[in-house]
Amino acid sequence: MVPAMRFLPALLVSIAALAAAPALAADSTVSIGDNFYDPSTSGANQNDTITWSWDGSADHTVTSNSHQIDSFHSGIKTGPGKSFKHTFKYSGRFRYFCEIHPTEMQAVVTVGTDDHVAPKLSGLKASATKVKFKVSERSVVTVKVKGSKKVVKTVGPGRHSIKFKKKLKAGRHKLSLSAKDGFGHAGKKSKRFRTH
Ligand SMILES: [Cu+2]
Repeated sequence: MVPAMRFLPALLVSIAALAAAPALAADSTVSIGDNFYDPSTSGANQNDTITWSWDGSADHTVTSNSHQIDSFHSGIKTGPGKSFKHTFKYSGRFRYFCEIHPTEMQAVVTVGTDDHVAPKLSGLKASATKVKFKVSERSVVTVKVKGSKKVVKTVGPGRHSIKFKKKLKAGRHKLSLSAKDGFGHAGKKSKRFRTH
């Protein structure tokens, strides 16, 4: 066998592996200057990683807004030369800001494409202390019931149980649930029930 031929099978295997790989990751970088993110809007595919690099000399953070289906927090870093990475596992629009310069420094990452489908809530069951339900996709769920403070929680698809902040008194109650996905589409359900 010609020596070069011996490597051919291995070469073919690696070409096949490349061809079978899913769409190449579009990992990208955001530069952090004083006081701005560049770019301030980024696009990514699901499972892409964004790296932020502290290129200025002041203190900055990368802090995701609250009540989104994903969260990321760099903590305070001082450049130049520092970096922070986050891999975006969920599709949606994710806003973030700098805790030191919250009005000047705001940006957004859009992951995947919007399917315009709201999460579906089903199987609501309530007691004096908690509500059980099923949700069709990863969502930020808000639970409101009179007589207790609202509860906001991020959950994955499937069945969940969320506790009220305090036990409800005996009587009639009205509960409302809303589930918001990564693109802000909301599914809502409400239920009247009685506790003894
Ligand atoms: Cu800053």
